[in-house]
Amino acid sequence: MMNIMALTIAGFDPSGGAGVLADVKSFHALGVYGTAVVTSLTAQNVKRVARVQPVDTDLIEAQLDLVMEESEITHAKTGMLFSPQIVKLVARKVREYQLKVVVDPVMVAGSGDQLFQEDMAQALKKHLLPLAELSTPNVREAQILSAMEIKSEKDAKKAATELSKHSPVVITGGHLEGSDIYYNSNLAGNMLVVDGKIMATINTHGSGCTYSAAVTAFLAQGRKMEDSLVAAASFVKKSIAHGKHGTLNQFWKSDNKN
Ligand code: PXL
Repeated sequence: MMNIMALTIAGFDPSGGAGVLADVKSFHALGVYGTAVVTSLTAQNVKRVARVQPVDTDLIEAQLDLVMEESEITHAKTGMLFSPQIVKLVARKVREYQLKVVVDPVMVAGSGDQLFQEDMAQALKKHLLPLAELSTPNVREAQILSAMEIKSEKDAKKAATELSKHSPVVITGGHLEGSDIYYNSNLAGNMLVVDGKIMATINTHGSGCTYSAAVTAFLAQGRKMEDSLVAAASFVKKSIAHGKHGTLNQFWKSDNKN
């Protein structure tokens, strides 16, 4: 078994592009053993989400407890949490197990379908973001969390400054000009811009999940945050470039090294 492990706490997308499948594939491609706690089942493909069914909180808790009972997991990421109740439970468990957590504040699927209930965003800000090593909103999620309009990288920098009151944050660039904007009030100069470009492809379903999973895998391997952000951006870019049928391919090279 690979001796570094990571955990994802997220939704299930049976098409394999997003959610826990994307996360575990990314962990594995980067040499990290993946474990997964499912918070919601979805029926979806690249084009649409047909159904969403949250898992009972006591079953989510049991999944987590059983995984943690047998492992030395220190690093986790969260994805689709769907409801304020699930957010509160996950925050309680993150504290209980003292997990270092990357929070991907998933709200909207690539298809445009909504993946969260009213009040989830408030609960994230109140309960989970304060515990996070990093949050990884895309532009739409950053707009909802910050209540600010983001039309340019300049706007994204302002929103990142605002959101960094909760936790260090990277606003991912896939919906702007392509660069990721990282803001951490403890960092010298506060801001790091990881240069990127928009790619002319439709193979992007799951890119947010893959990115936050890759950051988590690199952190679990002991890399520094800024280094992890640069390496994760490169991993996602290559996964998109080798994607097909609307979705990424995290296994673009079987001996994936980053
Ligand atoms: O990409 C966001 C996302 C996260 N988690 C699940 C999803 C999606 C998008 O489709 O289905 C389970």
